[in-house]
Amino acid sequence: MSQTLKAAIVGTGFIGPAHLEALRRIPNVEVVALVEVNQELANEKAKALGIPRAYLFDDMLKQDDIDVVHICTPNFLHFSQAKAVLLAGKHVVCEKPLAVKIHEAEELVKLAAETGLVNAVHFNLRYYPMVRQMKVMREKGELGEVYSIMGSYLQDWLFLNTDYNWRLEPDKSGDSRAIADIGSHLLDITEYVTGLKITEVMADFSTVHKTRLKPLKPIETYSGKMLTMDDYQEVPINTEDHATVLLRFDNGSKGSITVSQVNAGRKNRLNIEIAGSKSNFEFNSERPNELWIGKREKANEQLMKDPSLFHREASSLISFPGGHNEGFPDTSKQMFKEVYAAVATGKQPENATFPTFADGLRELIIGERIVESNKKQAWVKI
Ligand code: SOE
Repeated sequence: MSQTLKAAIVGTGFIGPAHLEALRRIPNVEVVALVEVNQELANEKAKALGIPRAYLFDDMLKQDDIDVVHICTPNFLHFSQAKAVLLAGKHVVCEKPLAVKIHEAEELVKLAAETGLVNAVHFNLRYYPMVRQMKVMREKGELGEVYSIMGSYLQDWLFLNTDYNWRLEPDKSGDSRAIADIGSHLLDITEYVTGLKITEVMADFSTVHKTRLKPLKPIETYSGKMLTMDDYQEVPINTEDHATVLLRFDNGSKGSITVSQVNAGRKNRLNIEIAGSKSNFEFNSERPNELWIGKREKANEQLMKDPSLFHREASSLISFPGGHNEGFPDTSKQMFKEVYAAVATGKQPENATFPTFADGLRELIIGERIVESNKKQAWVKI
């Protein structure tokens, strides 16, 4: 008999409802509770989202029937909330970044290991089936030796100086913005697919809008486009809109990434090109069902997502036949399938297939070294 696992979601900005929708698409999981900053908002959002119970955070933790808590709040809350969830004996899925400071993430990794509870960080972009296919192809030798890596992650939702969000405020978001928010996904995928470790970074940041016009009422991620021009206040901006980082890897190869949140027309585009001794892979998250495979000795190839054309280890992330496109919402669904399989066993697997708190810590360390490199304008070791 299959047991239904019960989940709570904390936070209802852009990503909380995405977690909810993904959870509703996997079997034997029920989202029973929603948490917000005040009871009135929790009630209102729970009703709108069709979630039966609404709580403040501490009251939710006291509910014995809740097995898993998804932390979908602004970054500065991740550490204290993830810690409290683990101490309450519940499994936790935390949004990235795992924390804003390395020592906090270290504490969470240690605590999670001590409790044995399932811990995951929502690096969901790993779960595009094509990303896993690239990893498996590389493991099977189809890429060859990695020569170089070139990545970019471009968005335009902060393009105008009137675009505003809590991510622009370091006390809520941390000292880095573009690198922490989207560079972290790209760097995670880079190491995940290639199996290489970044050993040194050299970064150069720019803040295109040195000041922005902050709306006098709160708004949610991506929703700023719907505002009008009234009621703004000019505020200084101290985090990067754009960053370029040179990378050195542990096999001696080199690479670079560019991330930007002010590139008009690039809505949410992660692009990675990995040049190997046998092939060249190029993946673009705005066309996630395709992979370009560059060849020297014959015509280049275009692989379309199709379980019958994929390696078995990657086809497990596909739910629909070829030609039936899957995209961003499916990544979280596929990730949660793996996380909840672990939850059903009651403990973190030794070799988790999903991104763990240890992966969250790794991205914080790389991110902090990148910030340091930009400050010093020098190479920094990881
Ligand atoms: C906002 O920039 C954001 O929502 C990121 O926080 C996500 O991780 C990314 O998936 C899309 O953009």
